Amino acid sequence: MLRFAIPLAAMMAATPVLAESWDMPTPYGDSTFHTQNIREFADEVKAATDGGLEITVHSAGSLFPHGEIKNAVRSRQVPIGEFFLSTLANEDLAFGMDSQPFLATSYDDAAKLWDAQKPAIEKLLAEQSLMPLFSVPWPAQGLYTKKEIKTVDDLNGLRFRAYNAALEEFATLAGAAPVQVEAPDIPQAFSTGQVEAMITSPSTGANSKAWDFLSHYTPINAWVPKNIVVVNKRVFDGLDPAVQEAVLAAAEAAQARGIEMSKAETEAKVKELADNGITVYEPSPELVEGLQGIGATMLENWQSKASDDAKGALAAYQQ
Ligand code: PCA
Repeated sequence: MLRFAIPLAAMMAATPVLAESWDMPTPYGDSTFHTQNIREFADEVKAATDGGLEITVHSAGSLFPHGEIKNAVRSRQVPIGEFFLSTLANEDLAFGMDSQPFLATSYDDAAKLWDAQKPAIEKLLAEQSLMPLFSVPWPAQGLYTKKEIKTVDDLNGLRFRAYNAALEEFATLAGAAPVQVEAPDIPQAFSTGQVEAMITSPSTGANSKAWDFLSHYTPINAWVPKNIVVVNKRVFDGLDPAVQEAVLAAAEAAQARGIEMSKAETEAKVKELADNGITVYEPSPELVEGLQGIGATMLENWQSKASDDAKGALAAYQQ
């Protein structure tokens, strides 16, 4: 009940355009370049719509835990959100392609893989009333440990931090013991001894201050995984066409900007690791060979379980 009734006509005159405000959950912290890029995306949308659409970013899993963000957008608890694309591999293996070791190891490969994956992913997301807005790769993933790793055997028995099913499989095949830990929880997981090794980007390693709890980094550059930003299709369809256009234009700009930020971080964050005392070394040929063997096994497993659309995406990529 309104205590002070305002005539409807007066209200409408005062607010000619109904401003929308969206809450946007994201999984990673404020020092993460993905989060910074998304804040710029939100600023651009606000400016381009004259404040008609205001997006409030809730970082580091503060509004929804990472694993719930996709379903929160699906059920329209929030209109928009970000997550790590390959965490949806349990729904369809098409989502997990970018985390297959040694399938796509450079930014060019990652862009090509995204083009190949996109039709299958758009279709799968559309079934859940979700629409991708943009996707940005992390720097290639490297190996962090407490001593130099010369062969895969050196990983045997290590408690290994994992962030998706592919990394869990990878760790298991290497004889390590995977433990799922979200990125913001990495420092605590190491300091309590829950984990003692990990594979992630120079960005996440440096942002977690890896030098506080481990000593060695080697750029095995085995895969280039991506984050994705999705919007609820029904919410998007309900926007004014000019606002829709502004969102799509800002999304395109965010993808391009995010890729450049990612590229720039690769070198800068490895330097930060080294400057803080981490020993950065090239992987030995024996280590690379062993890891490639694990990758080959994983790709065989993937192919034996993948949907036709996912296999089609792999064929398109490998063409
Ligand atoms: N950082 C995120 C995902 C991939 C990456 O480089 C993480 O470690 O959780």
